[in-house]
Parts: sequence; structure tokens; C-alpha cells
Amino acid sequence: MCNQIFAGAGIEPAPDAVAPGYHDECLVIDDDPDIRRLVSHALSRIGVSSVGLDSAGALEGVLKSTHPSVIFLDVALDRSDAIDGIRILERTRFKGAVQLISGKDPNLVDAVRAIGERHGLKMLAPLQKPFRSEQLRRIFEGAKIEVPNETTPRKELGEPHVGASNPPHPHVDLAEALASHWVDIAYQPKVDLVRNRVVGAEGLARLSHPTHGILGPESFLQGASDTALRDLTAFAIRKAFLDWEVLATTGRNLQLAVNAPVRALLDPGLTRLVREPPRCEGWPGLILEVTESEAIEELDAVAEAATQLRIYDVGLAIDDFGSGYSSFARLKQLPFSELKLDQSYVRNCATDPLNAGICRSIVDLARASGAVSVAEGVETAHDLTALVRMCCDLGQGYYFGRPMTVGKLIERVDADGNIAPRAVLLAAP
Ligand code: G
Ligand code: MN
Repeated sequence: MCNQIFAGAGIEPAPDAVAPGYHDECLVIDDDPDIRRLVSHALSRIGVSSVGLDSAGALEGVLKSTHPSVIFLDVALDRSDAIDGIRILERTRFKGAVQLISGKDPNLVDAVRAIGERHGLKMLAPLQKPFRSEQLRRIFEGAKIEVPNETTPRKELGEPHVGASNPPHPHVDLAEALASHWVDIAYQPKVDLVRNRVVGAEGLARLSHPTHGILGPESFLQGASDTALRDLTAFAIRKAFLDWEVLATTGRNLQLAVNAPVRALLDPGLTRLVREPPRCEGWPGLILEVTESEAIEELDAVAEAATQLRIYDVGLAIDDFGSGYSSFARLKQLPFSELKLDQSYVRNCATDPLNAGICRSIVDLARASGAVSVAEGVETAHDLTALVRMCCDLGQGYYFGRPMTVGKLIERVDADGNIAPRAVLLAAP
């Protein structure tokens, strides 16, 4: 099948085509045959088959008969470019992921990625040439795309399932999900960047759907009723209380955080709920995370609720900070205890001067407000080093660990807060 489809000019089968049944897994579009061969070969070593194309022009025809889950797309092609490719992918309603590969200026590549996102495509973090084959495996892991010929499909709680045959975010009714007990909470470690220790974890709602697999909040928050959102928040808080006790009895006293939509935060039932925290000794209190953009909409009410919650050792974190473009003069009214740097600024803060400047300002702002700064979406050692240099307090992201079950958290974090298997190695500031 592979050879039939790709017998046309400019199209070639990958070397070492693998495992029958997975021929449509990836496309590699690069005008440099060596790069095509390198990528295809590296993919075949992790069990993913691929085919190469030398220009974006051939894409439209190829997509009629094949449905790749990932397209590796060079930014500058000989007779075409990635923007041509992006337009074709939008036209053909491509549902997989696009991995830009380029040796060009990273700012330009980021701009191309942003264009892809504007065209509704799932754009992965660009890969700079030259790259190592190990990075390719991480792309599959990082993009939460299943490597197709693994014998047992991985269905871990923290990993929303996005595959070629699945729409990216199927919509599920939250009330139904709660009633059917499909909702669970996965925890992502938060690491003290000075002490190199896991000190907390953010609870993230995940839904195990019988047909769609593991889904993230994109699939169930939008359109959810106020009641369902309140029920979800209450569920997450109750679960955090129980899970904290489990963690504490194994010697891991982590401060847990729960996301709260403002509508749930303002519900009097929530205050009643947090008046009943675990009674065990050492309870560090809970963090409720509210996004900046929601908090700014109802500033007075949120400030009042946050003050009341403080009485019960519940602190407020302003989530995705920097993405709401609010004036800090207004946010100042909020009694927050954490500022969480939006992932879009943390990503590439080691190399992008604008991102670095924004991160630095937020870290300073947190310090001046007596709050803890938390960088979200830390994915690389480079960005981590930059954040340490800025004196950011805590970090969270795939570099340290993905959202995981409480059992996995206990497995991966020891009683001293060391995280395995990856040692948290920081370059000296
Ligand atoms: O906005 P909030 O902090 O609630 O959402 C965090 C989301 O970001 C979660 O869905 C989580 O899975 C995701 N996430 C966590 N760490 C990383 C990371 O390092 N990179 C990316 N791209 N996403 C992350
Ligand atoms: Mn959050």
C-alpha cells in the first residue's frame, strides 16, 4: 500500500518502512533528501512509519489517500514553504499535528507556528536543525500522540488522548461525566527551584471517556453549566483533601492546588467545603487557582472570596498570569499568594528576549507582592536555567513530570521531594 501511494514524482517511501498497518503514520516534508532520510530513519526506530515529500505542493494529493498523525514540515522548501503547507492543511481540514523543522531564525519559525495555530492547526513546538533522533521520540511523547505499534495502548490518567482517528477535543457534557464517574484528578509536581525539591502539585481534571479515552478540560469545560462547574470544583477539592492524606501518610507533605472557575469560587458552598480540611497534623493548606482573565472580570467579589478563604488556609493563585493583559494596578487588590507565569512566556524564555523580560517582570512582581512565583510549562533545561537565574520560586512542566495519578506521584517523588527518574539538575546560576 505504501509503495502504491507514494510512487509519484517527489514522493518516496521511507527507508526501513516498518510494521504493517501503520504506513500512514507520518509525512516528512523537506527539500533536503538527507533530512528526510534522517527523520524517517529515526522514526522507524521508534516504530513509526513515514513517507517523504520534497515540497508542500504534493501535500494536497497525498492527503486524499493517507491520514498522517504528524506532519514534519520544513519551513523553507525549495519551491514552496511551510506557509503554503499550512494553507493546504487548513483547506484539507488536517486533524493531526504539525511539527515544524528548521534551521532558520527561531523567531521566524515561531511566527510560522503562530500562523499555523491561527489557521486552526495543532502546531507542536518547532524542532531546530540539527536535532538528535532522541528528540523525535520526545515529540511523540510530548505531543501526547500514541506511538502506534506499541503492543499495549498507553492510557494514563494524565495523558489526554489525541490520535489521528480522534478529533482533537471531542465535546463531553460535564454533568454527565461527573454522574458517570468518568472524572478524576491528575497531579503535576511543582518544584522548588532553589532547593530542587517537589513541594506541591497541581490537580488537573481528566476525564476517562469510554470511547474517546483520556480527555483534558478543553473537552468538557466549555459550555458546562454553573452547577456542573461547581460540582467539579467541589469534587477536586474533596479529592485533594483525601489525596493529601494519602501523600502525608507516606511522608510526602505536598501542598496541593486545585483549579477553580470564578463561578465556583464565588459559591458559598465552597467556603463551607474548605472549612472541613483534613485534620491530620501538618496540613499545609490548599491553593485555589483562578485564571487572571476570570479574576479581573469580578475583581471585588474574587478579592472578598479570597480573603475569606485565607481564613481557612486556602490561598489564591492567579493562573496563566500575563495572558489576561490586565493592569496590575487593578489586580493589586487581590490577596493572592501565587502568581503563575503563563506557559506561553515560559516557553523559550532562555532564548527569546521578550519572553525572558516578561517572565522576569512577573517574578519581580510576585516578590514585591509577597507572593510565590510559579513558572508553568517548563519543558527544557535551558528555560529552567533561565528561570533559576531570574530567581523564580517554583517550576512546573513536562521537564519535571506530566500530570499523573496520586499513586504515580508517590512512586516518582520520594519523601524528601526528589523526583525520579529524571534528576532535577540545574545549571549553576
Ligand atoms: O492553566 P492551567 O495551569 O490550569 O493548565 C495547565 C495545563 O497545561 C494542563 O492541561 C497541563 O496538562 C498542561 N501542561 C502542564 N505542563 C505543561 C508543559 O510543560 N507543556 C505544555 N505544553 N503543557 C503543559
Ligand atoms: Mn492551573
